[in-house]
Amino acid sequence: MALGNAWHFPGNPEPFGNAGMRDPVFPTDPVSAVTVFSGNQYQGGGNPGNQLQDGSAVLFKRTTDAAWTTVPMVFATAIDDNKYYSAAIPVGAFAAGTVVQYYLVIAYDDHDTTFLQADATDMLSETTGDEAAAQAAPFTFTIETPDKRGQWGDPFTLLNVGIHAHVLPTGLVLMWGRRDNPQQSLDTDPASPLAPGLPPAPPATCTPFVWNPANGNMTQTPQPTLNDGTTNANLFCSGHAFLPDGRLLVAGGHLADSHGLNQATIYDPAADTWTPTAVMNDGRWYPTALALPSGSVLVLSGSFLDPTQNQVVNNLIPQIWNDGNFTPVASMGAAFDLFPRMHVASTGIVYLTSLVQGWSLDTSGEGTWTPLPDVVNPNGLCDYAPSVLYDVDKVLFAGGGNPPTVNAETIDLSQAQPAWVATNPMNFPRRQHNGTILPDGTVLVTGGTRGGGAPGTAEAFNDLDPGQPVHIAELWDPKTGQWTMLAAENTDRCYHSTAVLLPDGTVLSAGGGEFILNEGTPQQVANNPQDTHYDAKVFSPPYLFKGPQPQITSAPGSVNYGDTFEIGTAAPAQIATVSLIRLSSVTHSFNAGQRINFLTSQVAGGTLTATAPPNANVCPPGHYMLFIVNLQGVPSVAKIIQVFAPAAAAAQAGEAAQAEAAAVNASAPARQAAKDAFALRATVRAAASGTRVVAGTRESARMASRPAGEARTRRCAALRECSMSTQSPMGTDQQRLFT
Ligand SMILES: [Cu+2]
Repeated sequence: MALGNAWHFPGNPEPFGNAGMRDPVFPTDPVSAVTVFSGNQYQGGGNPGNQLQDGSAVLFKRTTDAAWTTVPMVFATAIDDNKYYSAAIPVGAFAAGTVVQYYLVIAYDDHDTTFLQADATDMLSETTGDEAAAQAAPFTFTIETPDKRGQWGDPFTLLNVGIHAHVLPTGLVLMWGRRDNPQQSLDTDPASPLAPGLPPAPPATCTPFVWNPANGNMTQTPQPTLNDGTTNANLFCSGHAFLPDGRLLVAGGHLADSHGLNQATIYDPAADTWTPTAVMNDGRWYPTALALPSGSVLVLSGSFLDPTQNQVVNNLIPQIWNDGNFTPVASMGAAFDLFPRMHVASTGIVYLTSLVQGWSLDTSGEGTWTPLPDVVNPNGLCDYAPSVLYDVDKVLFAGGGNPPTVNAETIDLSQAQPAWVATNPMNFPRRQHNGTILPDGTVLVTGGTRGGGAPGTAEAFNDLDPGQPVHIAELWDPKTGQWTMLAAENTDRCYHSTAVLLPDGTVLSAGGGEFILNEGTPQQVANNPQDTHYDAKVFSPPYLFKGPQPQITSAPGSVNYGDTFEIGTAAPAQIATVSLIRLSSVTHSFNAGQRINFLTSQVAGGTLTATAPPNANVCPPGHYMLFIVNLQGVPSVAKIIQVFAPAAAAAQAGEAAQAEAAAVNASAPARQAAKDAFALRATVRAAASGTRVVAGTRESARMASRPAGEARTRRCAALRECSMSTQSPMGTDQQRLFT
């Protein structure tokens, strides 16, 4: 006989890179067990074999041990032509610095017993029939400590999937998912069946909830409604931004995939109330909302179903919400992407970073869009990646696209000719991941998938096949451009996952799941329940293990631009950095809320003082977490303070806005009247099938047959017989449009 074709990959931590299924295990933070999977093709073409459950095992030992310990492997899952087995190596009692070795024995009844060892040169798996050889070339990993890799807390259950997450001025976290329970349809209007052949399930309702990081308590908020005060507004797929007073503006929401609400609503964290505000020009599903220096909010993009054409339409008219009203802004002249990544530069100009070619928007007057032919992402369309304003005018764009890239770029928007510049690549390709600014100015990247696939497949959009979701976190240091691998979360946080910085310097990682498979086909169903995550975990970055946290004993509750203010702390001379981080508001891999200012600070007479940012362009008015970071790099617990617009500037902004509105009203062409999206009910049915995405009504921007973004076919064991969508994904269309 011959050797079998088994391979292996560690489940936690996990292997490197695309070829990683055969890579060695990464140094691991203290965990109770390291799980190792073995895969084997057992049917179909290629090299099938009959891998047996009984007799396969992982053998491990510490380098200092004489004997190997055997852990039997047990059946895990079967996907397509492959079977997977797993075994857990108990490492909970191993001290930091311990090096663990392991190899695998795979039993067959149609091949020779096969051992898996590490190739000496590239550390990939290789097979051998000689157990002594395997013992001489084992895989290895090292137990490390949280001051190097950080530490994930235990998972805890949320009231719903954390698909949208916001840190409130109270320090509580507001979240919501897609539907209140899995018995509901994934859509609100029209409701869809849960499985082929069934009648439509009850329409999705979606009740936001608030989580208290201090004690884990959760409470539902009231149900947001439309302006009629009674009809539920499902805020899934909305865009959101904090207002200067700490309320959260939420624009758009979910009727069905690609079909957005035209409603906007405001959450008041002090009163725990939702209050509908103005309706928009049309529906917005996957819009971005961005806080502007004026204190108003730019809302743009998002899609809706146009009943007259029965097609998905990109909402081409940006609007600015100010004091209860929406004012239109000039259209970009090309289709937006969904959830466009937007940032405000120190000039007050807004930049769009997520298309292949960049654009800028001057929101003054009617609004002026400028294409930036020199701002071209060298990696092509990198959709579903975070764009992070990691300092004033400085943006990090990491990963994204299909196949997902490891590449990361930065751009300095203060330059006369800004251009993307490569920083170091991440250790893993990622898509559907999150990027979170930490108090020391580093950027934490969590989750995402390294997998990709042919357009229209599940893998192309959100590859959750074993070994593809990335669990290891990475930290980017803007000073060096280096990425450091951190502890692994051991939960798939891919499509619909979120991460937010909490006031205590930890990061909440939540969500994932609640998408539709085979959308627009008779096989349309919800994703496999195991891929929907009602849980969350808190990550403590390494800086929290480098010594006690400095404490802010006093700080003002609010500051004006340019104010110098006192920060009470026990050892002011030990403070290296003072930073302000705007409160997070995140969904779909983009945190449009977060941004950071490093404040000038000084110690005189034993008192630490800091100077607030000079103006609203570099620090739009609103609530920020004030952190002090000591010489060891340890951040304090933040005090959440409000940065005001100076009264004079506010008045000026108000006058300017009125002038803008007057100018726009005088010169704007006739615009489509706002529609009540619910009124489309009668004409729009199961619209994903047979619709096409278009950019407005511009024929030149016509997009192919597929509604945008939300759902993709997904190959998995239970569903692999389902027919694949032949429709092309939004990304491909965008690439065609913008390159
Ligand atoms: Cu979504």
